[in-house]
Amino acid sequence: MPDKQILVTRSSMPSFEEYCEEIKPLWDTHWLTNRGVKHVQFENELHDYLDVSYVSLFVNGHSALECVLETMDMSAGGRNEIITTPYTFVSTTHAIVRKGYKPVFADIKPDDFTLDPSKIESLITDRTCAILPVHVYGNICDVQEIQRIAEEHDLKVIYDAAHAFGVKKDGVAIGNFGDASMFSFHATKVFNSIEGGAIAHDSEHLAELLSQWRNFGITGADHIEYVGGNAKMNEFAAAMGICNLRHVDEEIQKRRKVAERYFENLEGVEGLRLVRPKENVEHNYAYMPVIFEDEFGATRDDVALMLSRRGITGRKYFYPLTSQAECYESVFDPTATPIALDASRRVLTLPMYADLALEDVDLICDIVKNAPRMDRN
Ligand code: T4K
Repeated sequence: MPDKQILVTRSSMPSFEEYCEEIKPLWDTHWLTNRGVKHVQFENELHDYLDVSYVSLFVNGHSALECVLETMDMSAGGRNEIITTPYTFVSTTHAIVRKGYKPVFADIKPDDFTLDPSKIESLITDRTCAILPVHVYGNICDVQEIQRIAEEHDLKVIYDAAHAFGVKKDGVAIGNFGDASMFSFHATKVFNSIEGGAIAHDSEHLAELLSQWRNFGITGADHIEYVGGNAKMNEFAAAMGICNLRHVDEEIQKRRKVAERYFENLEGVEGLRLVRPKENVEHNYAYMPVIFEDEFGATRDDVALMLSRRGITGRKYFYPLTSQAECYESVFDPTATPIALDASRRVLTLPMYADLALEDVDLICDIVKNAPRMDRN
């Protein structure tokens, strides 16, 4: 057993003292949840950081996505199909299904794994109500083309931006595209509030609805107008978010250095493909996906095994496709999205976090590069 473990990621945290200072007032007020002072402050600060019109805070990203699907009420006229990607964390598909919609899977682009707009239009029917693309690994979807299609066919666009905190395209913050965007602040994300999530959008009405739905549908004293749930963030999580937000730019810069080191080591190696951020994009370096082509001489699974023998965890984000999950067996046809299927078999996401030592990146890359020559038994 190797004495040192390098996991796929490691949560960013403020200093113990900084967090204690932030939560100290809670011992004076004993106000722990239900839109407390920290919740309000965090929501306001996110509004500024994400540079969007409205931010609605949630207990996690998944609940946020379910809640926006429910409150946007897109099912008028029996429309219940949402065009989406199977190359994502299962949360995206589950949210669609759990809210009574039917996911219709379109294939992805091989260069950045985001939904391929050219595959969307042929799937639109008179039952389609929305497109739900994912800015997977922080890579921005083709937002212009998706918007054009949506406007032409009168569809809503809800982005799963769980991976895309802090990303900008041509200076425009990512939460400004589509009708709404969901962010995740889970411990494994670029920015975390332990667990947490938010919906960014530009509608005052939606802001009001979301804040009512996340609190049991209560609309005022003695008034409960909706069958809402409970998806409120508590004060300790909000305090963690407030602290982490002070450091997130610095954390992203450190991630950039880690990513550059991976690129230096692995770019140009035959059979390996990496995704470089585009020129007009401010990326957040959320993940480090590597595609193992046949010419490399070792498979993705071989490389994962070699790394694990040395105490290093690469993860198969996203294998299986959500359309292949056991709970959806014989419901969807994974072969209908061949590029996504191929990517799910070839991609390994290598360790990526702000404090990952550059020497450790070199070690990981040496193991990867030597994998074709290593004993697999
Ligand atoms: N949409 C997309 C596209 C998503 O990726 C996600 C979440 C969602 C929606 C839903 O958002 P949330 O409801 O979660 O806010 C993780 C996360 O649980 C999940 O949030 C994330 N996507 C998904 C991609 O990954 P696991 O099962 O891979 O996490 P786990 O526990 O294996 O942790 C991975 C590594 O992270 C560990 O090896 C070490 C490190 N870690 C983990 C935890 C829990 C830490 O350093 N600290 C921690 O507290 O799912």
